[in-house]
Amino acid sequence: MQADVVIIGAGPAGLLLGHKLRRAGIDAIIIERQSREHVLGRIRAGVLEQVTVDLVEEIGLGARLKQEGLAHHGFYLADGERLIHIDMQGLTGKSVVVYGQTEITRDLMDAAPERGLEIVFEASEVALHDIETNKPFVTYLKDGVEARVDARFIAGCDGFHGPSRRAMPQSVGVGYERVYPFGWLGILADVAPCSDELIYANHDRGFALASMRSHTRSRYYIQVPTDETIEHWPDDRLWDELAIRLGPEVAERLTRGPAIEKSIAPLRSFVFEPMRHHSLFLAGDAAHIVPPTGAKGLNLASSDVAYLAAALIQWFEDGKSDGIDNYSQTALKRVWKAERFSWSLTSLMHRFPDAGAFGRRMQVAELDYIAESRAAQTAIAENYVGLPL
Ligand code: FAS
Ligand code: PHB
Repeated sequence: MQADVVIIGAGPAGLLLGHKLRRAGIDAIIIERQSREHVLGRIRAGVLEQVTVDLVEEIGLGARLKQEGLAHHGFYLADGERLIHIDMQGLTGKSVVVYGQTEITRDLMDAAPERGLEIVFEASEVALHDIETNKPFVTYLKDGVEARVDARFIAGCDGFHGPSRRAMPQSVGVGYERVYPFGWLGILADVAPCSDELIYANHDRGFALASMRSHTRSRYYIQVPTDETIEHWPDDRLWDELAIRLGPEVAERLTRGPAIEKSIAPLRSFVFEPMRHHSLFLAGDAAHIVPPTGAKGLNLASSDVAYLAAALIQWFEDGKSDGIDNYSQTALKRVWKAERFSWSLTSLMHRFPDAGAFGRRMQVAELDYIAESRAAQTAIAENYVGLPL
């Protein structure tokens, strides 16, 4: 097969990029390892910056997002004794939208056929070839038959474990990583949320997050040790722990119910530089990972796609290459600022085994400062709503 751009991965990055390119008349095809059902079954992000909302609306697929998305104008930081409100709208004039990543993925997948965006699901042995030439190609197996797509560019949107980043020569790139000594145990339940706005709690026993997907579906997380397994966390134990960590005032409003999804995600900060090598571009988790504390993962995938789509459209329309030549540097500027914010909020809100009593006092003092400083709250708010593109 021939295409202008072959995209590896049908997550948010690959789907958003594919739709942006097709809308500009550029011939793109997506090669995805998993089945459609598997991709849609992954419960992940829940908070969208305006950058992501704008991108979905630009490709004309924002109808359900507009109808079902919940606008959130603030959120809370809790330390067991009090709730500190971060008034994003009042401090920055901006808000975020709560709408599950799964829903975005569904909207983008459903619209692909009518937009001429081909997605090959359940492709195995995906391999990248000749990425240092102007005629790269991708091979894969589908139903046991080898296939090949020749293209001018390859977009690696295949997440942290995909082949694209690894296709770059060792000598070309460098990875920066921080692995955290804990993970997040997440639960999805069809119960009313305990709060109208998200609550990030730093408790002596560990971090907890109260989030949601709708007025009838809640999403909660607690910090757990890296070697924890969900077998150790029957629903009742998890609800009891959430009630303790979110604090007595919130616990009174906590509605319990059976978990419809329960999973543990490891936490790491990771950035790979550069995000381009000749005909190969990286976007989204293929290039960087953030701890979900700052709700940046999906939103960084969106900003990468905003930059990369504009650069590729410029190249195909005008033959100019300054966009693609500057892509990596431009995208990384925003990536690193989001990495800093995610690392900072993770450091503030989690219990670190080796931080000791002094480290705990530093966290309490910082929360005390934030509670009393409009400047500190504004700094948090403008990072949470998303820095400008
Ligand atoms: P994705 O990982 O979503 O998509 C990559 C796609 O490439 C996948 O569909 C995969 O199947 C495919 N792929 C992989 N290898 C391939 C191969 N060899 N060939 C073809 N295809 C291949 N972010 C938040 O903002 N908030 C959260 O709460 C949050 N929770 C998360 C929980 C978990 C468990 C994980 C892993 C991530 C979470 N994230 C969260 C981050 C997440 O939302 C990502 O930032 C987002 O999915 C990034 O989108 P993509 O870059 O498209 O990567
Ligand atoms: C979620 O609702 O899944 C969610 C919200 C905010 C975060 C992380 C996850 O920071």
